[in-house]
Amino acid sequence: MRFITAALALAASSCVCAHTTMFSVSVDGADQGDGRNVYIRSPPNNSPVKDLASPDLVCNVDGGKAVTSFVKAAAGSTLTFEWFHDNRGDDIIDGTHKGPIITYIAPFTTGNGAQAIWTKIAEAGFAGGKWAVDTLIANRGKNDFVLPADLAAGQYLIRQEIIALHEADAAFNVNAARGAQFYPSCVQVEVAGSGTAVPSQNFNVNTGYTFGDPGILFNLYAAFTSYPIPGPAIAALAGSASGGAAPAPVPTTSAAAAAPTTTAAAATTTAVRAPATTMVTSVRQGTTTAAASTKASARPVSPCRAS
Ligand SMILES: [Cu+2]
Repeated sequence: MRFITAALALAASSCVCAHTTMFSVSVDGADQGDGRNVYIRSPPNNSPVKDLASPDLVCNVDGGKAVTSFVKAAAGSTLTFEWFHDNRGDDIIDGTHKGPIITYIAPFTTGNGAQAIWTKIAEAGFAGGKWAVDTLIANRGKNDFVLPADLAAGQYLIRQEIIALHEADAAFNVNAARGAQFYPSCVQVEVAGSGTAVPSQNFNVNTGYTFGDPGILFNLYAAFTSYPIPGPAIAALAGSASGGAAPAPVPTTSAAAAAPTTTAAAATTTAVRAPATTMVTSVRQGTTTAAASTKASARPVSPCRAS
């Protein structure tokens, strides 16, 4: 009896909740080493952010603390962002935390990124019966995306987020014990290349995401065949040669947001970039309707109620 009680107590206390945070980046397969507080603006712990109005939603807690290094990468290279739960190579994130992985880029700022500066460059949601998080776990925490080939040289912030939907059937602003869980992480990247394309979608995460967004208020436990990834469509960059002729209107839901304030506060020199022309949108990927519809299943007892 005594043993059982102790075991239960241990189990409860060791439930640090199956959150996640980022460990490192690889460039074309080359591991750049432990990036925590080096080139990743690491939060103090692996807990989620749920308040869409909080600046922590953008680059997580401490997202406004610039770190000393940059990942060096050529435009067009493949970046691999590696996540883990408590220790590198562990279970990565609890399997209940199903949801999308979305990646944005912005001109470098030493600030917390809570401005209309972001451009979506990659996303994965629900396709072929699998969530992006399922794939992340299968890939031992690694998520790949490609830097735009014609991205102008300079310093950038790249924000990747995992959105865990296991409590997203209720909105956080209605029930603070539930709501979608955001795990954002911002990486400082210095890009080399001769391209002239610049990120100019000017998405503001705080105002562009809303509590009623169908990709943020989403019932994982009802039957569904597709999932609408939050935020704007993936954007071709302004000045991008691959962007095509006719500029389309910016589809961000944050149209009302403030003008793109470039943070002048930065002590660090930001790279000179070509003047932005109108941005061109491209077709959204990753929302492919999967033939296999998930069976509605009973909602599990939340493994992870705390935030
Ligand atoms: Cu969690």
